[in-house]
Amino acid sequence: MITLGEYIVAKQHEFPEASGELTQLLGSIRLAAKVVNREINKAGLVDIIGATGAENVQGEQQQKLDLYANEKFKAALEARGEVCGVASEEEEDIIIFNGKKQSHSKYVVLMDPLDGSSNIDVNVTVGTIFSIYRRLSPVGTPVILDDFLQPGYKQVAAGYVVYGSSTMLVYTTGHGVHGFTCDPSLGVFYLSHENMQIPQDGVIYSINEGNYIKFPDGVKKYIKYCQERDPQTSRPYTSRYIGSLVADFHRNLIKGGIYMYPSFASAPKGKLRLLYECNPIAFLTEQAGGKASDGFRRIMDIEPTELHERTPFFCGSINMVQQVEAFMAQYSHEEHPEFHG
Ligand code: AHM
Ligand code: MG
Repeated sequence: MITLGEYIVAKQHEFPEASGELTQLLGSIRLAAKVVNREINKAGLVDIIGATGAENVQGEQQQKLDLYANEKFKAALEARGEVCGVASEEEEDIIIFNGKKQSHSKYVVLMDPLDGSSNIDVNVTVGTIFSIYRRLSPVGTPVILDDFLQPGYKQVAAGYVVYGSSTMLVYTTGHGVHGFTCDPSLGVFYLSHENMQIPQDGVIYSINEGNYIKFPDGVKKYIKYCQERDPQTSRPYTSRYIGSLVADFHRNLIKGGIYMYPSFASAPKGKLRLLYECNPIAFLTEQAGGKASDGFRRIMDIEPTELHERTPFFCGSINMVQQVEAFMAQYSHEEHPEFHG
């Protein structure tokens, strides 16, 4: 049985310039994940479910657990000193850690502390998503917005925690995707899924079909393709949608499948946020042999301009994502004329 801590230390040599800071940083995330996990497990018994009555910067209802998770992850990341700043779905601006401990910090973290939080009240799986970059501004000075507005291909590490029937932490540092399951009696994450690979083809498609009428034609055509009968390709595919990106992605990673959150008329850039939802999931997807796209281009190549910017998102098994991209190019190219001359 190899613990997460042991595994990260054993893999430290994969970074030629590693000085143990990234190892410590992942340790902070592991600690916060355990604290949040403990609280989620008590939901229903203590006063932690339900909305706070406040809205976040995106105009969404904040849940009590959203704020709890946000505070715990921030505190864990600030405490050790490897991280000089954080950006979060729950905070409008970047958070600058400017203490003595941070005088040598070189990493920034972007996170969705509790993804899928509308599922909390009904005991359905939620998650935490994180993305780690090296800062661009000089070490020892306060971090600036540009440290966070980096394209996804520059990520140093990314991962998620899925608080499900068991709790797992899955991460990549660009050397494959590795999953660890928490033993609840010991509170220790053990290596359970080394080198995770997403099947090239899958039979699961995950999308909020309630929005069908508003989807781009390319997506409508792809959904119909998924539903058509073709014994050669196991179609019709199975539809599965939990409404927690982390949970839907985790299932598709293991079984093969595609997750889609496209644009639609009232949301021309979709719903999901590029920097702390799509980029980290895209990094994991590619490291597992899959593909992540906005329908036309690679997610990790998008140059961000705003902290909370959104993007349409298609990710999962490579052949499925290529198929939806082919439909988008054929039926929805007018939405992105810049890519089609
Ligand atoms: P959140 O970060 O506010 O929880 O929103 C992101 C979530 C994803 O986890 C999920 O896939 C999607 O929003 C569900 O949205 P919808 O209810 O529109 O299908
Ligand atoms: Mg989210």
